Amino acid sequence: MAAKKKSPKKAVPKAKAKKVLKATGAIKVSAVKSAKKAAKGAKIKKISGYDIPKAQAATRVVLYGFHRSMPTGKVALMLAMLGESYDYRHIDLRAGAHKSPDYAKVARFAQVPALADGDEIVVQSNVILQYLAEKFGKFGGKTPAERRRIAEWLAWDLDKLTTLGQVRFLRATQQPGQPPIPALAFLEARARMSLEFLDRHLGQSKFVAGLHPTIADIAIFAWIAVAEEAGFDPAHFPNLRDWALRMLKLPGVGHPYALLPTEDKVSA
Ligand SMILES: N[C@@H](CCC(=O)N[C@@H](CS)C(=O)NCC(=O)O)C(=O)O
Repeated sequence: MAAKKKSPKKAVPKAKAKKVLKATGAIKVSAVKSAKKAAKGAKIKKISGYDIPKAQAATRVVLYGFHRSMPTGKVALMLAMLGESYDYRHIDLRAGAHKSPDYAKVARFAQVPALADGDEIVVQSNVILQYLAEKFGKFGGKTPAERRRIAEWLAWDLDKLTTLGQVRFLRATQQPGQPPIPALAFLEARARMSLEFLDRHLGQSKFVAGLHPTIADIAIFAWIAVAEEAGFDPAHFPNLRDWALRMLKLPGVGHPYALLPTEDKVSA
């Protein structure tokens, strides 16, 4: 069961909440500052091909991703919260780069994100979060029971909240004048129910899996940050809104758009 908050919740002043929770506007705006800090010192450099140069392979963490991809955003957020520098490879999904034979050597499911850490290559965003949590000993829970609770939420995220991402994708790719595809209404209803469920849960629990931020919060935050693009107004989910504000106060937290470059990046 999620831990209850001890002190009564402080109301977020309406004007501030409105400002911050125009999500793709405001969560983003208030997050850009911390994201810039996290990216400070990083040099931008173009690299061709997706293979990892030998000299780098042993020492560098490389994130392969796409700037509109929230699964990629989860991993970038985790790395920023850990304060870890990493190289970034832009996989241009719109140009079909994820289907290239070069990228197939990196990503077994031909999707973003993928994370290379020396010889280790990990795919599936939530598995990457678990990998990083284990490696750095942060945000992954301390006891087996905590880790199980977090894993439950990660599975819930993939099962339920990912529908928000699917709605966002369908809306973004729908041609003007064309009727919405029939699955959209189903996915919208499922995404709305998930947001309502999460909102109720966060009325009882300071963070998703208890009193402290974990990779469950990180996975979920990336979707909530783009909820408006899927047609959901965060103002309708006040507990979710307050939680997002708590998240934004944590070191390194930024909107995924502010964390993800649109081209290759080599850390300093
Ligand atoms: N369950 C995967 C989903 C990854 C995913 O859907 N990636 C999308 C971009 S957001 C992708 O690579 N799409 C291309 C494709 O599936 O062909 C994860 O969480 O990593």
